[in-house]
Amino acid sequence: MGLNCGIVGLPNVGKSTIFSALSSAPAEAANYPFCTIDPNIGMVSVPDQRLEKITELIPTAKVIPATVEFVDIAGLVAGASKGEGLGNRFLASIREVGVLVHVVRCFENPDIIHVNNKIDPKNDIEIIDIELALADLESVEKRYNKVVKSSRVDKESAKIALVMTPLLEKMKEALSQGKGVRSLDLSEEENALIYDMHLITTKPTIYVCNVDEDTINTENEFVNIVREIATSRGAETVVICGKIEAEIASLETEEERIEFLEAVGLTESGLHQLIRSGYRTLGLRTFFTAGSDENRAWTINAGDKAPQAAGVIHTDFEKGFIKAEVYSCEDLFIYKSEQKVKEMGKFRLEGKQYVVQDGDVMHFRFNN
Ligand SMILES: Nc1nc2c(ncn2[C@@H]2O[C@H](COP(=O)(O)OP(=O)(O)OP(=O)(O)O)[C@@H](O)[C@H]2O)c(=O)[nH]1
Ligand SMILES: [Mg+2]
Repeated sequence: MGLNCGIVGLPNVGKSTIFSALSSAPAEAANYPFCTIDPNIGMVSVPDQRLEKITELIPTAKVIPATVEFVDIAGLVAGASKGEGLGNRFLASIREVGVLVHVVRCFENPDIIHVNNKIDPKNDIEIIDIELALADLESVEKRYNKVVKSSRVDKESAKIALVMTPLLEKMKEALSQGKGVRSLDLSEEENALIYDMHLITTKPTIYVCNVDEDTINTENEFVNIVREIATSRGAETVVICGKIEAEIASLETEEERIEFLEAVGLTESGLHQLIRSGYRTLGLRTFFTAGSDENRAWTINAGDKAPQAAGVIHTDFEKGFIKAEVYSCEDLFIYKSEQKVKEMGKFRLEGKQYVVQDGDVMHFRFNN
């Protein structure tokens, strides 16, 4: 569990540059389309000052931040679903991610090739939308044919087909017009029925505008266009300069990074913004465990209850869950020690129905 992001976009828009900077995992980035062939996978630690503050108050042997996974794949072009460019076969690598990061080129630079020779974010986004929709259409058609065929086998299959065929027909219609499955606003039950297909257009998207170093702080009409499209879809936009991110990533200390950000007129790195946007988009929450062995941040979904949170650590913890000792990290920051938190009556014993809150510090009691 945690945040997994699949990076999509046209070729040569800066996907790998951003990927390398974010994940500090080297990926080949070069000024020619289709530089990336095989997918790159990178893990990033989630920056969280609360974990550092907890560690100042509760000394420990190991500090383990939450992690985010990024998958960088080959760029898509118009016709990718029919094998144009490198085709769309690499989409399989992002079928399991939670969120799509759609990188859109938002800077002019005649030296860096744009596959359509023109910077046009609206058109660029449409091309990717259509190719993702066509990839899903293939999966939906396959499933449709299977459902129809098996409906004649027995009563049970006929019953399934009765529910599935109209749903799949509705999806086929939207996808063949280049519209994603998300645009259909399917019900929870419908989404559950198609979950195992891992359709790409069911995933929420964050739009990343790749701007160049000269325009990061100026009004940028391309960014405005992307923002407008994103907002109309209820999606967030993050503005990143691949090159600046790369420089930030190469700095050793937090002080150096803060100094550098200030020098270029930014308050937060693109990576940080993107991760926060991902957490918001997916409704993720963080809880902590703390003790002399390790202090660690864990990722859960909003609304998860104590046993589910325990299950993120270990499935046995969920099965044998008895109680959780809980307090908010904010109380620790006020009272400076667990002992004092207890004395102030802020230390609680919670049961199976407790909805874990962002920033909770938890100890679990469980049966083996
Ligand atoms: N100046 C400048 N150049 C950038 C920036 N971001 C990317 N580039 C350049 O754009 C070119 C393409 O970048 P890549 O990261 O390889 O692009 P990609 O989207 O991964 O491309 P494919 O793998 O071919 O799909 C490289 O020459 C980068 O150096 C940026 O923020 N500023
Ligand atoms: Mg690349």
